[in-house]
Amino acid sequence: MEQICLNDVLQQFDISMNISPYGNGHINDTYCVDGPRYILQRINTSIFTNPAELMENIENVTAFLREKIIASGGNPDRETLTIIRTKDGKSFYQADEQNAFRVYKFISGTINIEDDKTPEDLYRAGKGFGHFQKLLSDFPVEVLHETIRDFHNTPKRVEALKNAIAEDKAGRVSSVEPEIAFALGNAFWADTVTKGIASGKIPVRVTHNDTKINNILFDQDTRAAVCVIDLDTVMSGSMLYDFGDALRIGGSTASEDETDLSKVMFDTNAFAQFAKGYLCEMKQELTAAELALLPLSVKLMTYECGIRFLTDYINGDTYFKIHRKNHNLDRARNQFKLVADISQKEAQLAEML
Ligand code: ADP
Ligand code: GN1
Ligand code: MG
Repeated sequence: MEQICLNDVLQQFDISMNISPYGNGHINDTYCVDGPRYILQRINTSIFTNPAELMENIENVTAFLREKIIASGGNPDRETLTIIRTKDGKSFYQADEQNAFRVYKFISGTINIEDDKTPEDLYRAGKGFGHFQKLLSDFPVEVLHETIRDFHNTPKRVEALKNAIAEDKAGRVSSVEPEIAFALGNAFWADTVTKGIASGKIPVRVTHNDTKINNILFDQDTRAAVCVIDLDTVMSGSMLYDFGDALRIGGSTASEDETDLSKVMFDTNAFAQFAKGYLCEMKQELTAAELALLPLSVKLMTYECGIRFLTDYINGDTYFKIHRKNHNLDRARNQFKLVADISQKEAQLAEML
C-alpha cells in the first residue's frame, strides 16, 4: 500500500482529485474523493483472494437491483452502489498482486448510524435489509461466487478457534482461558443453522452476510434506509445470518468496542422494532422454521463474531483492523457478554415475535 500512489490509481478511473480516509470498516481501506463524489476502496486481497470474482458478484447484483429500482420508480444511483469503471472498462484496477482498487459513486445526503441509534432507526434498518433481501429473492443464486469460503459456517469457526489454540502462534492462549472456556462451552448449539440447511429444513437464499448497521446508509434528513452497501459477502446463505448479524450490533446497548461490560446488554425493544421492519418486507417469504429461529439467530451470530475476534486475537491480530492493544480481545469479551444476556432473554424474544 505504502508504495502505491492513490492519485495514480485514480488516474486509471480517469479521476484526479483530493483523497482522504473514510468510514469505520474493519476490512477494506476506504477513501472519499473530491468533495466527496467518489468512494475509492483498496479491496483487502488477503481476505478476498479473488477480486475478479468478487467484483463480478457485485456487478451482477447491482445491475439486477438497478433494474428493479428503476421499475419501481426509485433512484438507482442512490438506492444501490454504482461502480465507476476504469478507463479500459474494467470494474476494478489491479495495481499489483496485493493491490486491487475499485471506485463507487459517493451516495451523498446520507449518514451512517452507529452509537446514536434509536428504536425508529432499528425499524428502518429492518425494513432496509428486508427490502434488499426481498429484491434479491429471485436473483439466480447459482451465479454467485463464494467470496469467503464457509463464511457463516459456525462449526467451522469453532474448528478455526481450536486450531488457533493448538498453534498458539502469538503465545496468548494462557492469558485468555476464561474466554476460551466460554467459547468452547457454548459450541454445542453452534450447528443449529448449518444442520438445518444441510437437512433442507432451512432454505438457502441470496444473503448479504455482513448486515452490521454501518453497512446501510440512511437519509440524513428523514433517517429512512437508503442503500445497503458493503456487498463483498453477498452470497448464498440463510436469512438467519442477516437477521442475527444486524441485531448483534443494532440490538446492543453499547458499541462493539465498549470495554465497560456493564454497559453491554441486549435491548429487546430494538429486537422488536427491527423484526417489525424486517417482517414488513419479508414475512411472506419466510418459512415457519426460519421464523422460529429468529431469536436464536441473534445469539448465534453474536457468538460466531465473538469467536472470530477471539481467534484473531490468539492468531496475533491478522484479520480485523485493530486500533489499540487487545482490541480484538476486548471485542470478543464484549460479544460474549452480549451472548450471555441474549441467552437470558431468548424466551422473551420468542414471545415478542
Ligand atoms: P468495509 O468492508 O471495510 O466495512 P465498506 O464498504 O463498508 O468497507 O465502507 C466503509 C464505509 O465507507 C461505510 O461504512 C460507509 O460509511 C462508507 N461508504 C462506503 N461506500 C459508500 C458510498 N458509495 N457512498 C457513501 N459512503 C460509502
Ligand atoms: C467486518 O467489513 P465490515 O467492517 O463491515 C467483517 C464482518 C464482521 C464485522 C465485525 C468480510 O465487517 O463479518 O461481523 O467486521 N467482514 C468480513 O464488526 O469479515
Ligand atoms: Mg462495512
